[in-house]
Amino acid sequence: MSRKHEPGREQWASRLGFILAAMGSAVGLGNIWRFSYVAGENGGAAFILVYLVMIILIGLPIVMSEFTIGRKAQSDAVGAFEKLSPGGDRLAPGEPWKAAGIMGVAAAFMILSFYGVIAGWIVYYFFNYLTGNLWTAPADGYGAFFGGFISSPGQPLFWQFLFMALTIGIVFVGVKKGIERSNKILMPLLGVLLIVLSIYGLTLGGAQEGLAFLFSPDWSALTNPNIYLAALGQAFFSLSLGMGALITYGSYLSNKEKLPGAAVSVAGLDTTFAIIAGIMIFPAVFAFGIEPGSGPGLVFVVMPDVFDSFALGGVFGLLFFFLLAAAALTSAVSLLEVAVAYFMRKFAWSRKQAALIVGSLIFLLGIPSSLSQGVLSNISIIGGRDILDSIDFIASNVFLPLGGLIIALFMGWGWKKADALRDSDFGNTRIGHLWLFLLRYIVPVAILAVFISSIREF
Ligand code: LEU
Repeated sequence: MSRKHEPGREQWASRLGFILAAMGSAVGLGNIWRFSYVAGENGGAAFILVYLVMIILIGLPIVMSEFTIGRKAQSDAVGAFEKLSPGGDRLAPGEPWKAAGIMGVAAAFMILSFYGVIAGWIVYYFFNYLTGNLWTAPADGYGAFFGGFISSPGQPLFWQFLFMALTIGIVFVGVKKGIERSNKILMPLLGVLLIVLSIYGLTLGGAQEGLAFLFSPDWSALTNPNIYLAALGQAFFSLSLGMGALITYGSYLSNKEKLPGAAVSVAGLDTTFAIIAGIMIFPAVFAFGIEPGSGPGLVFVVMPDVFDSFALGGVFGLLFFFLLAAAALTSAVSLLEVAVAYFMRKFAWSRKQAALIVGSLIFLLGIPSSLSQGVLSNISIIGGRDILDSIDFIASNVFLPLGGLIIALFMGWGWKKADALRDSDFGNTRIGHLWLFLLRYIVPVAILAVFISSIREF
């Protein structure tokens, strides 16, 4: 079968490059910063159980769908649906599917706008470990230091700008030389650092309580409908689903790859990262008597205390925030690439032009999120959430799952069964049929059920 692609469209240099880039997209602040505070707010172990079930039954089938759609279409998140719906193979009846792509690009914009803010905070912490400033606790403690920093109007913007400039720089250089190369360097490094840090985490006090919080569920938490929406949003966020990232990355694949293997490794690694991050963080949360549900500042307040409590802990602090910054960068790059790929095709912009313009726009869009931690903190939009949390909520808990729902329906019902099995590399196998069954029935019903049960949240 021929896989036509737009003239001059870039491609990955290798299969490994693609897998590492997809892993780089999935593993990010979502696994450490977001996972730990969302799990903390939603009761720990029970939430994690729901989360794991969702990764397997909903997340993984959609990862496979996005890879398949991207590679087949050889186009960006919106173009993919335009090309596959009415096009050559007459797969499905056209327009409505495109909504998934448009929502994906919108979600990529929204998410990157606040992702850059949080990543900026990380870079600031990294910098402070580099200078030694945070090696010992500031006079009024790490909590006050963090609060003071994020609520100041100008400083966080500088670090957000710096982070966005790095992200733009990588996308500017291109798929092979920018995205693929940076992932090839950063991802293996990340793996090594994480192992070192988690071993270190297990040697801390508070381990027992922390591990119980993570692994022995309080079943009564399951009666709270909010944890399902929170787990669903977290699963999509962490796997980079519903935002066009995996469609876009899949579209730079040319030759036959084994997509199912790639999907399982990406989802497996992403989940492992989150669990290990939990093992690293929650023992410390309890050891330092911090409230697990204390919100987005969790990592910024807990981990410095940990590092402070050990001789040479500062070195680990430096490593930790470097790890987080690198993970955030490879994820941010995938978000920007979604929008850049779309604008390049849609307006015939060059890569450089698109990266600069779109990246700058996203930076500007992030400013209110940054200010919402300080001067704009009295503004609340959705259910008492500030601007940053509201954008996160709409994008992650609404746009991503809705996009995922459309993708599941598109793949499950819009494609001919035989085509779907062939184009996904499953072939006529049991697991391939199981995949389509999940996409056709389980995924849509589960997503709708979660939405309906949490309707009060909106
Ligand atoms: N999957 C990424 C993460 O876990 C986020 C995504 C929005 C690119 O950080």
